[in-house]
Amino acid sequence: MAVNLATSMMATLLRASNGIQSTPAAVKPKKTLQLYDIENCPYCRLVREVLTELDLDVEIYPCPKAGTRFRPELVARGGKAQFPYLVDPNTGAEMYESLDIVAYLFETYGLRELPLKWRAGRLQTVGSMLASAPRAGRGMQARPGRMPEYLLELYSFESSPYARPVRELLCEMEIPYILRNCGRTRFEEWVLPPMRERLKLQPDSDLENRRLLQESEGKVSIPYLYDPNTDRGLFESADILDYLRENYRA
Ligand SMILES: N[C@@H](CCC(=O)N[C@@H](CS)C(=O)NCC(=O)O)C(=O)O
Repeated sequence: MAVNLATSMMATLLRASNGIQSTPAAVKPKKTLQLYDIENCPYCRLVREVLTELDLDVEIYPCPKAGTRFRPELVARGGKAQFPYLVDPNTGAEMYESLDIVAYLFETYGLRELPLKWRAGRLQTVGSMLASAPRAGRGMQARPGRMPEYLLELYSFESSPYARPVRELLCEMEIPYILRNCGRTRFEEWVLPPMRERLKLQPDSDLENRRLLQESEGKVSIPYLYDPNTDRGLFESADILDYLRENYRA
């Protein structure tokens, strides 16, 4: 787990400030967006970063290499196996190409100009490729996993080094889930949860998902997995990984 976390931290550092801070979208989609995604794909990461930055939730349909669950579905739908692929059930829009998806999200939901860093999209792609390197071998290749009846829910923000291994395993096991974004908007949110508890800091977040977690679980710590199939909720990435391996082994 220590090596796992160290390389995840490296990926986080390589993406600098991307996929951490949120400035919520002006408009929230009524129906949840859907993304055909590979966790360690550098192009998919860019889309997930923007989803964190705009504070938009998304249903993730994992399509690791050699995956058989959602890959054929996407080929039937879009015509080819290329990731990411966004489906917006609110507007009927469906598209390939990470930078087109980024522009679409800012235009449709952000209602603001594409930030400068995203206008230099090609640079972001190169940076994201570098961040994929330390995680090589993870979140890319399918391994046996059971299909849940209801989508799992993961409270996460893109660049969290602790949430990444959970998303990787969900991807490898082809387990679909709702990614509930929990970016940071306040200074106190940078203080890690155990220290926050000691200092009795309870950030009054601007974000709905963080507020929800605080109200229902009494604290905000990322990642948090809720499984509606078993009505179990878990904090701690190591516990979540064990839970997924035990409960969704095929
Ligand atoms: N220009 C595309 C490139 C997408 C791309 O090449 N994605 C790779 C995954 S990293 C892919 O779909 N590979 C085919 C596969 O995994 O079967 C974009 O920005 O979205």
